[in-house]
Amino acid sequence: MQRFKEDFIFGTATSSYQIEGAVNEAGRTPSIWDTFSLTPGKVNNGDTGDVACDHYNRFEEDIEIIKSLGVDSYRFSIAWPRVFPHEGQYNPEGMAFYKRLATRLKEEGIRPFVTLYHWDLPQWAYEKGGWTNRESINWFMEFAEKCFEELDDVVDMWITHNEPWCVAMLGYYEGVHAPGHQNLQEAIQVAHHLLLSHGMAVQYYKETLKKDKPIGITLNLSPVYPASVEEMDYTAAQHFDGYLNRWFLDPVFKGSYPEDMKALYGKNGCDFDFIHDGDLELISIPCDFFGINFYNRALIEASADHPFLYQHAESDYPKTGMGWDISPNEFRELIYRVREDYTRLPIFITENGAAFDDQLEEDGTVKDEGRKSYVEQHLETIAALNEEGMGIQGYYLWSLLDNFEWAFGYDKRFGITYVDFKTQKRYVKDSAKRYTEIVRARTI
Ligand code: PNW
Repeated sequence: MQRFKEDFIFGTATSSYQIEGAVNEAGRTPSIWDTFSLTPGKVNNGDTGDVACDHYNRFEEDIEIIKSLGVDSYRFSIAWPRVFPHEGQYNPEGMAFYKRLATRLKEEGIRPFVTLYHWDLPQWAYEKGGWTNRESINWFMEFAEKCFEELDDVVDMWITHNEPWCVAMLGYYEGVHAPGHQNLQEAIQVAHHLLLSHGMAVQYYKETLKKDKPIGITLNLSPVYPASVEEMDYTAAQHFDGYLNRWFLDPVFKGSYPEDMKALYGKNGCDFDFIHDGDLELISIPCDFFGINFYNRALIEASADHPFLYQHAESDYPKTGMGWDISPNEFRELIYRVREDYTRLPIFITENGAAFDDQLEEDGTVKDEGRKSYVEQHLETIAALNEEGMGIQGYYLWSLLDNFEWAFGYDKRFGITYVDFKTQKRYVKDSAKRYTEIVRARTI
């Protein structure tokens, strides 16, 4: 039996486009995810976020679910195109939704943890070059400033960006996320502008506004392992680690991009003219915490077919419904590495969870044993890590609700609450009941 300290924060998380729906309500204009999901062939079954969990209209009911879970905090994101539907045009009605949501949460004693950018770039910004355009930093700042001004009173913690790797690399290099480009030069430029806008928002919040809520960034990290002792597999693993982890960790915590990756990207035709004097100082501005989203480890082997000479290797680990390795031990190693190589800031696990093929039973239960045990294993690991002084201050289970799982549409269910997308009825899964037990007892 292990104990979580009284001040450990238990939470659950979502993001705007994945749950809200109501894409045309109260002046919202399209985001790149509306455009992308409406483009044939991009999302499974042609699913879109048009309705999603209809959270925009049902948030009161969803707050009841959050309350029933007994969690301390709820992490959600703000849809930029609700707040700035057109360039330079602020929409108070769009902001009002988040004010209501955060205020209601606070009234219930649930701490709002707000992500500014969880991927729903306004289409108008995309049409002006999106994140490839350095101007995007100014557009983002206008949005961030309004959010700080209007919401800081009812928000407990701020995250600037969620998973810039996904935005940059899945969106602009691999092409599987919006806007679906496949251009490495664009991708590293996008990553740079995302990180720069993070630094600027933190500087503005702390130095100009002199506000004092904790503010930070969330990266998705996977510890990377070579599939064999062969030199080629080691090199491949090194590349994948550089691509996924170090390209983001190094600038944020060391103020530099990794040289080996610059060489690799250079060999693949990239230049770095987009990096201006002073950028890396801003990117590495001190934050108050570090957010980590953890799902799985990566097992990597050499491949001559990929520009970075890597591919994912077959592994015999147990898997989630995404085919991702269940790897709590590697999670433990990841945290040690972050501590040794990067930062001593308080760590928040801002996402962790799993998709499984859930069955809704006739009696309204969902016996999601796989998810229950996934969550237990990772919470046990966190409790043990904290025994060892690793300073993890909170855990946000992804996700409160089954939702729009990006390119996978509604096929992949990550929720601890089952959503019947025909009726919008919610059913609390067994994993949620188990989570509530852990949260209430603060022991596992
Ligand atoms: C994260 N990958 O996305 C996001 O923050 C969530 O919005 C999402 O629902 C959740 O994880 C589950 O996928 C990721 O391909 C998407 O490595 C893809 C990857 C990683 C994270």
